[in-house]
Amino acid sequence: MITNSGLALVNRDDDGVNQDFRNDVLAGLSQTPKAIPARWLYDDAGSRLFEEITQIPEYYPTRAETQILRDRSSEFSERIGAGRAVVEFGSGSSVKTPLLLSAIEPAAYVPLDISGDFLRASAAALSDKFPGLPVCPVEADFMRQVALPKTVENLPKLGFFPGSTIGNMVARTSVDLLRTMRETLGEGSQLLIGMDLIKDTDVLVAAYDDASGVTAEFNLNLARRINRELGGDIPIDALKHIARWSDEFARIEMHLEALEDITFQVAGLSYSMQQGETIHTENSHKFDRRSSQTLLLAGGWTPVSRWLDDEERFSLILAEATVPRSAP
Ligand code: AVJ
Repeated sequence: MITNSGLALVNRDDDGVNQDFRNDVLAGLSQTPKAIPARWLYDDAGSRLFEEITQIPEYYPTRAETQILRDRSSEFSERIGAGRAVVEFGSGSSVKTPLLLSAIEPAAYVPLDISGDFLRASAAALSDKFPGLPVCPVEADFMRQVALPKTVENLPKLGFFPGSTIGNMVARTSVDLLRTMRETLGEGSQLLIGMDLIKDTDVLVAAYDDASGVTAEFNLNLARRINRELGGDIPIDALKHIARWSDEFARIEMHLEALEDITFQVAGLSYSMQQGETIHTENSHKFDRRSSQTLLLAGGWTPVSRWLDDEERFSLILAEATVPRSAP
């Protein structure tokens, strides 16, 4: 059963242009080095391409996290318990979410996503799989506090933030998000969050620069989206997908590199790139036990359980919205 709640929260002008997208792109192309927030990679085309990435052999995070969800269901049911409203930040993939929902007997499922069409499609698929479960999709930018549907107001919440999406953000932004999630979910809530682990550089780079070129398409889709939605004329063929490991920041960085000197227009403004210059399009931070714990605590969440896959590539952490009191 699907309950539709609320209005789209996407901020559009009279011409239907997403103003937050335009502002981020124009600001990002004006700065040095050029950088555009990664969340704009995920329009409907980008979300579909990302689903494809999860199937490629080099991209291990989805398989590793799915294995944890599959193998540890009795532990989830023990530590989380029945009767919670599961609030998923970013709407669910067809595989992970059902594994969680089957493990814990939730009272409701609330997927939040900025991409409305993708949200509705995955909510419908989920609802078919769990006929008795109230499914209440909300089209929202979860970086801001979200008003949850009235129907789940009085239920205890479990936030679900799989996929190591938290790794897209720099520390300051991820702490803001974790605190915002705490506001959205309220006192007594829990958070089940996926965090990818630091590992061999070759394995990491291959996962973000696959042989089949799907990740390159995913990255280039951002430039295509700018052309589509913001009246741009970026020469796509003059851009190349790059994935590199930054040891300093413990992250994979995706860039679009200019293969030659180029100039182009976006929303009536002119920009240029020199050969070799890049637009930084995504970070994917990787964690170890300490860095994940520090981040969660800074965001107001106390880790209570941590699970790894068999090959110890990926972690799934359960945290509680409690304030730890440690001396002094
Ligand atoms: C969706 C953020 C989890 O960082 O691994 C995959 C995005 N980008 N390949 C990741 C992504 C390129 C992905 N997350």
